[in-house]
Amino acid sequence: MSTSRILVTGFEPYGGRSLNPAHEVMQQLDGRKIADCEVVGHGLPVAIQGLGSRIASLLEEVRPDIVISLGLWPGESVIRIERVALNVLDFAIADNTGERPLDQPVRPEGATALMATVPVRAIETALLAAGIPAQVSNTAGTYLCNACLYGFLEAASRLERSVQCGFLHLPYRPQQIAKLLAHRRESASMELHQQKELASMSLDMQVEAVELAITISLHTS
Ligand code: PCA
Repeated sequence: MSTSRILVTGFEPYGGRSLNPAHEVMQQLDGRKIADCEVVGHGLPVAIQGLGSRIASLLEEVRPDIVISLGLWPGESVIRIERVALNVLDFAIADNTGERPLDQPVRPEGATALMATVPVRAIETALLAAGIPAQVSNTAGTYLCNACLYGFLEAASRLERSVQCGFLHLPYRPQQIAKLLAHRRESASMELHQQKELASMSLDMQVEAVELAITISLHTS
């Protein structure tokens, strides 16, 4: 256990946003030691093209025992601990390169769904005990984050060594909501009660949540 390597990936900003908490949390954890294990952080572009090969080369180069991937789930108020990845690409918005697959598989011959191999319920229990709002989630969507979890699980299942893979969806940071509210007021484009995306969580709490998820995963590796 003391020699385990942990890969944390975080998606870059997308959808016209200037920051993605997933990328910031990844950067904060890069190089840290958790229970004597080294954390290696990597950013991922929000692009479906090349995602599979990036995943393959990260598994090859970093040789992690645990992979925790991070993404933003706009409007969410809790840490979503994703249980399942679907073999579906169905993008509501284009990715950062303009690609927008609809009704397509992540892997044409792949299983319909793959289950996260980190202990999702134990992670939820630990986060709640630490006072961090969190919930096991049964959908990671059908955009890049779902494809990322599916890709890691599928690639890891073909390795001889065991690699636990999981995905945490994170809320906005409070400063993003403040900016959004300022913009709403300025542009007078929408009544406040129509705005559903106001939930947020501090970056410190998000970092603590991911650290705890790693600690719990180490206990079961
Ligand atoms: N969230 C998106 C993709 C990148 C991110 O941070 C998603 O939920 O798929």
